[in-house]
Amino acid sequence: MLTFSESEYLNRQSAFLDELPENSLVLIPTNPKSVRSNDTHYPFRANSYMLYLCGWSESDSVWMASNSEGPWKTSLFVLPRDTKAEIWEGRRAGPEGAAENWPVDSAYSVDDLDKEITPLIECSNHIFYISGINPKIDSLLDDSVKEVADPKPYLDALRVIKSDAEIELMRKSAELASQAHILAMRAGGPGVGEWHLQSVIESCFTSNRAQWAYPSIVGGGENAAILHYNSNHDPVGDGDLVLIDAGCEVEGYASDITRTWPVNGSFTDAQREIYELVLKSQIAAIEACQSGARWMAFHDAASRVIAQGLIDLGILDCTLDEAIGNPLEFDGPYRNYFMHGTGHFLGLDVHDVGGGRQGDEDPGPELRPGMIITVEPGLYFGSWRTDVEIPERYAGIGVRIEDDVLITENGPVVLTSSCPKEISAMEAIIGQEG
Ligand SMILES: [Mn+2]
Repeated sequence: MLTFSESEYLNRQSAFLDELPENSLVLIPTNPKSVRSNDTHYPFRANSYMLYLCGWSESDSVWMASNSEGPWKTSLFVLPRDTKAEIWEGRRAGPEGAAENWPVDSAYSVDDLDKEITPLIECSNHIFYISGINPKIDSLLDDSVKEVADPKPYLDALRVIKSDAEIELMRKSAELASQAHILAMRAGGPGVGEWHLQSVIESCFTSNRAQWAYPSIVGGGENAAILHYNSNHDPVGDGDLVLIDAGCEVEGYASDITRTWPVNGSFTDAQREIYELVLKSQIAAIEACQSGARWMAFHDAASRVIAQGLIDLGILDCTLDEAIGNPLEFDGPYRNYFMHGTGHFLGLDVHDVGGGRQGDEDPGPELRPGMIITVEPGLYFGSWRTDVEIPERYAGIGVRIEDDVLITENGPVVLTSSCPKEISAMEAIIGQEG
């Protein structure tokens, strides 16, 4: 079943193909299944470029477009019908089903891949291909003398601006994840298992026909200061904060929310000081998400609030400029406690395409209407750390607050706004199950 209307996909395909020269061949493979253990596979999730172009979600397939013989013609190469395999692995649409119900001109069995594409490789002047996914095409192109170009920059430029239909779906994804976080807050209490909160969140996803977009992070106490903690196997002690970074995927589209709250329902003074600072910086960063702003503007806004706050709390003993460091690199000592980027693009991939990743040389794109990003500053004071001095008052605290934000002509729209983040709103519902 297609997620969007056929015309939505055809519009995406022509927007992409219109950018390419005459006599081109485009090959977009989706990934094969991958083994989890022995003969058991991970649940399959199709490559996002394949989903974007035609919504095809079976494994081992290839989307192809060629204009070597006139106007663009599109095809899908898919696993053929095979009753015996389908008894074990599930139904396949096969080439017949793909040609009839998916937005392509024709469809073939993947068994015919060699035969169909070899002559096209030979007669095309330009080949656009995402390598490293399909070994058969990799070796065909290795054997040819043709130069191969990467189609991803063309596709990424399209994917980074969401259509109205995509925005609608991402609103649903953000809303479902918001409700899941509220249920987790309600299930809080001293000694609650990280695993239990994980199950509350993920049960909400599953019961709404969604799934997690990335392994849920549920870190209580010191575990909140481990950025990608996801073993989720410790109980959360009375008086500890729990940091939950969990989002779902709805029809392929991700949400990504983080909330941090005390399992016993009330913040200590020290926790409150850090939480209020992160919240203030997050609100300032969201406010900086204006159409036309440079990519770094919201990181700049979050960083300045955090750095000034660390000075005011006596954690840093320097000027604001010294705390920030090089104004282009943001490499000052505030980074000891806020060591990640302030956000990333969100879409079919949880860390979506479009650039702007921390560590990229490219300064990143300007913010434009239709982009969806996360805004997620944090502060981390793991007491076990030996790389930096951890102030005693704040030792063991980790706080991150993350929302999903749509850029519009009229300013930022927070898609995850139904999930509370103000202290009083969270304290009112923590542990209030039912
Ligand atoms: Mn994120």
